[in-house]
Amino acid sequence: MVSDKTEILFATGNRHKIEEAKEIFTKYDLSVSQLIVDGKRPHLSEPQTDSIEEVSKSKIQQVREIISGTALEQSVILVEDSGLFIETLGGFPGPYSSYVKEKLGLSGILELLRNNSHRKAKFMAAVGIHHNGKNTFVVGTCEGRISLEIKGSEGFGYDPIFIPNEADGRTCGELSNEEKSLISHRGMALKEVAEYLISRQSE
Ligand code: ITT
Repeated sequence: MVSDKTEILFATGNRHKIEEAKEIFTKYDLSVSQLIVDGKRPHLSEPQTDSIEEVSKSKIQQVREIISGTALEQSVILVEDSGLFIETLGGFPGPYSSYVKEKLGLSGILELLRNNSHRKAKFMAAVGIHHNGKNTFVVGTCEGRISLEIKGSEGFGYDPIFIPNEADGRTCGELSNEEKSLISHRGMALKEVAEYLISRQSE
């Protein structure tokens, strides 16, 4: 049973992801918070794969094992894996976005695309939910392009170099949280997940 009193536990270490989920789920009267087990956030390993869906599936599996036999065993669990896919680089960094951001930084990505007018890119998020003994996965996409310079201080990660097609030419780093969640890859996937949960409210 999912009701406005059910707490959805989001297994992530990224506070921006939790804020975005709160922004969306509040509109559906659903409540979300970070998954904490024994006072700390469980560490989830990410398998080396080209598929963010595979990473999400692995995260759900790991969380299920971690909470098995604890008071959290019956909880509704949310996981997410996301990345930036740059077309001219064959989808790089994709599932390795976190590592590449850490090693190259935003300026390193701009350098890889220097003098390249083909700047098409997309953000993708694979969101997984475990509810009533069943796993469901939804992928959200946000199409756009890589900017010529770093702009904006909102958001996180690659936001200051990503210009979504659905905005007005500003980078995601220049959009408010609310503006971004209306068009973002994660926003799209989370909305679908929220509607899925609401449709099963009586189960
Ligand atoms: P988890 O604990 O949930 O794994 P994380 O930050 O490590 O949090 P991911 O493994 O899913 O997240 O890596 C996603 C990376 O892709 C993240 O570090 C960002 O650099 C980038 N990214 C994903 N969504 C983004 C968004 O909405 N805006 C900017 N960058 C994003």
